[in-house]
Amino acid sequence: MANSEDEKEEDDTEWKYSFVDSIPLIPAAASDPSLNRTSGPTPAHRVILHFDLDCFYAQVEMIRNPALREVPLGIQQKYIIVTCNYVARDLGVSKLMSVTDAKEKCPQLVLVKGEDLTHYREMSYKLTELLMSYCPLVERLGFDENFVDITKIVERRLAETPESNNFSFKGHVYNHTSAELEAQDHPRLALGSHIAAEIREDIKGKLGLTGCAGIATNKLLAKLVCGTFKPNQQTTLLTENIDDIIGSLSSLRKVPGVGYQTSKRLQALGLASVKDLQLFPLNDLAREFGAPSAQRLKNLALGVDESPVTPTGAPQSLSDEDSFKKISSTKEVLEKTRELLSNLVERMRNDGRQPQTFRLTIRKYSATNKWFNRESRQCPIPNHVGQKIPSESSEDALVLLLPLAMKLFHKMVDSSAAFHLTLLNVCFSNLQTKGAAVSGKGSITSFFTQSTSPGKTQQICSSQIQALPTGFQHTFILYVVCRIPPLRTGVVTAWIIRLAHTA
Ligand code: DCP
Ligand code: MG
Ligand code: MG
Repeated sequence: MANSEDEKEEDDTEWKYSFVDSIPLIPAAASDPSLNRTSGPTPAHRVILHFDLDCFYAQVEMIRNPALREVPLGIQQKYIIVTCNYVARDLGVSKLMSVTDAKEKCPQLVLVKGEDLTHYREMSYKLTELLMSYCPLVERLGFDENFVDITKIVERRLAETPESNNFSFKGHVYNHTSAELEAQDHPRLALGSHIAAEIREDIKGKLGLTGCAGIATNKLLAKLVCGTFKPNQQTTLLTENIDDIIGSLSSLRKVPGVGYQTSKRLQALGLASVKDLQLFPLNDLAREFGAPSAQRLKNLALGVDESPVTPTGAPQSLSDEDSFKKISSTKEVLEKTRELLSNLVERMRNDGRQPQTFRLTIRKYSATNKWFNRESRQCPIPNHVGQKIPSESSEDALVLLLPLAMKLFHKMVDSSAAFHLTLLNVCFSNLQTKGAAVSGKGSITSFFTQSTSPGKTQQICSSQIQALPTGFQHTFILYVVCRIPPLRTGVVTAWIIRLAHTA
């Protein structure tokens, strides 16, 4: 199956993707480097964010087992520490150290095996999905990095901002200690820094993950500046500091996109530093690499990257969740699930694919394990229900899905006893494009051009009720009842719950 193959491929290789592979070649331009930066169609006012999570695999493990937060933690694959938390880094352990060296540096290092990528992949997709709720232009790079082109969001905010507004930067500004003065001259980047901060806060709130962000005018620069202050910080790069950041790279190998082999070939031409590459005649470079690659290398050395943020593709599953202090009645579960499902069905309809599996996840309250105390149950979605989701009758699908969700809930929670939930998550997976293609949906384009219409009103007719399979007609009525404001549903709650049990 195509999906699982894609997934498998990504599992094994995604973090290895070279940045250069994602940069389309820029047509050869004038050989004078100074001309290159201003040439081409790239608008100087693009605002690109690059996110990179902190010690990603280690963070996932610390979320799964919070006791690991306080100890130096290394994630082991074979004999290598692929990453380690910042406690371990403070004690001298570094990424890609051998286990032997790491143990020597830090005998108290706690090791967790990181060969099974399931949890990392899940979290990785959750992050991309969260970013996509802000903006469709999200490009994954490895498991823990994403580019987001927020130019349009910034333009909208700019248009809404009064002229008298005093712009400011959130977080660091590369090579500037006090950025207030520059903010007026860089309103887009300043707004971008605020949006980046909001998104990072949301990532922390919703997924419990911290990370860094880089804010700049292209992907290359956003990625470069992202790691300036670590962990859990963000940095903006102003255009006047592009030369500074490029010049700060200690070797050609540090330029994203210049891999081991390329750096060796450059070395053979006598080039060691980024400055060497900037000054090396393009024609000579072209003799070694061919014109397009030579131009690309030149551009990289100058901080020029006109490549667009290219949406990576639709995710393998769609989910929605909410966390809260306490949900302790079945009525609240039903209401919250209905709300989540309603949004999810709408998104799924816009996506166009048909989900085959439905999963409900809950988090029971735990004083010791706040983030990763999750339990899930899943079930196949009957075809007649699944078919409705990407169709005009997606509202009907919701009616049919709600009892399924409640059934799964009752498998995990004994509602006759007291319970305390802090999270509900609904998820569609095993998404199939078959059939959806006929309606022109299900394409990546369709996925990323979706628009939601919250608060959509619903027409209910008796023919719709009659069209439902026997046994689900009650549920439909139930659904209608559920859409009545919560206070008025109290009376029928018990009845609803009984019905859900039998559906
Ligand atoms: N990874 C891996 N093998 C590598 C490089 C990385 O398995 N050779 C995995 C482990 C990392 C994850 O990819 O957790 C992300 O890689 P990063 O380089 O972003 O490193 P971290 O996120 O772990 O740390 P940092 O805080 O420095 O970003
Ligand atoms: Mg990374
Ligand atoms: Mg990282």
